Amino acid sequence: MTSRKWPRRLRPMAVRVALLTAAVLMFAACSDGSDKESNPLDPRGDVAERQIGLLEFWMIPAGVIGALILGATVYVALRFRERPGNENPRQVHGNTTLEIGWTVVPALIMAIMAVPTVSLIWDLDASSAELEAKYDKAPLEVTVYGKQWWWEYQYTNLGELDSSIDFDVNTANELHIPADRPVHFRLLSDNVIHSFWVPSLAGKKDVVPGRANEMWFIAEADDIGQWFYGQCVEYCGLSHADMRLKVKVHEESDFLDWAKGQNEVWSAERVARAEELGITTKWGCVSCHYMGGVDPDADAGIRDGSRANARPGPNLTHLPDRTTFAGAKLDLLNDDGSFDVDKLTEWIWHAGELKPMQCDKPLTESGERCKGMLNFEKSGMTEEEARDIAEFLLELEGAK
Ligand code: HEC
Ligand SMILES: [Cu+2]
Repeated sequence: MTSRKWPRRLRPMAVRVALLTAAVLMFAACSDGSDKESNPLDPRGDVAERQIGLLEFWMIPAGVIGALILGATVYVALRFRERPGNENPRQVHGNTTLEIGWTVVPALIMAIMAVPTVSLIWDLDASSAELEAKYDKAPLEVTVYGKQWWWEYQYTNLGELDSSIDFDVNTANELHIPADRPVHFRLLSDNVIHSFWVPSLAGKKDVVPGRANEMWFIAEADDIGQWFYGQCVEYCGLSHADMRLKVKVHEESDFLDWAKGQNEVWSAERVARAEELGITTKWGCVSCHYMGGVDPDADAGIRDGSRANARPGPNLTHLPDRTTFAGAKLDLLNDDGSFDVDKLTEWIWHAGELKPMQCDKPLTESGERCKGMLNFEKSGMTEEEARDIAEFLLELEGAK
């Protein structure tokens, strides 16, 4: 072999490198550069900061080790490459010293790395009592239910923040939290495995059927008024990519006002209008959605936390208090802050066209196991009727 052949042999590699570079640039360009806060490299609050601290700490030794291995590989490839007149280099079999070395040294490195890593895992795995001792105040307790494909939240100890509150609050997709108070989560699923992740505030944790995982995070006073974005990060079916979430950080008194607002139910007059619009009986929306005021038993079940998981769809009582819907995929608000009635109308009419739905079927074909939004257009609903329902659902504006 002569050295003249090298360029031709390198040509496929050059093509590969070029393609890879193009792909990397293309993916980098996909980042929309918006102000949506969901950056694990820009941590907020104790949990995220300590997690990123560990990552940064190990980046340096990992970088050095990586450079050494890469350097050694290149050195060996050049030093022992095929040369003219030396087509069959000296063959070596086994070297006990080297083999023991490259077993023991990495094992030692891993053992050393385990010390701060495992201790941080244990440290962050704090119970509610430990959090209370650490921060000198009770954590806010939230049970998170992973649904297909949205998030349900049940606030279970608001009374510890404000003794005048003796009820639970139940909401969907948009999590409201007070700043400067740890929030302790119980993560539950009655369907498939999901994973709860708000990159700015903490690492992800799986939401597994038949098991209550726990995690916590805390937001800082600096972030009051800030929205953080999150996403389900365990493939959970058809609309997994559209199972998003948002977290809003409040001053504690504003948070409590919000919570109290969520406890209000519809008036008898409003319930009567819901019936006229077909929400209760004709279209059976209440069989999948809790709407406060319609059914006293369901109201009691939300307030005392016993039936939080009873409906397959989100609580619609206070829909206008949200900024998004459908797993935080669709904006409920136009740019000027008014409600996007058209979007909600379209959703109610045929949700499956806006977000892939397990149950994009008419009412008549919905079986017992059908849990997604149905196709009400195919069920005979007119666009006018869908619009009336959308306007009705957006009427009651409470505390934001
Ligand atoms: C068979 C169960 C079922 C029925 C019946 C049903 N829905 Fe839904 N609905 C769902 C599910 C599940 C979701 C969540 C879908 C998602 O985000 O992936 C949903 C989402 C919604 C949302 C968005 C809420 C949010 O905050 O994300 C609205 C609004 C809504 N439904 C209105 C209605 C109306 C109005 C009716 C009656 C005309 C109705 N639904 C009937 C199951 C149902
Ligand atoms: Cu999911």
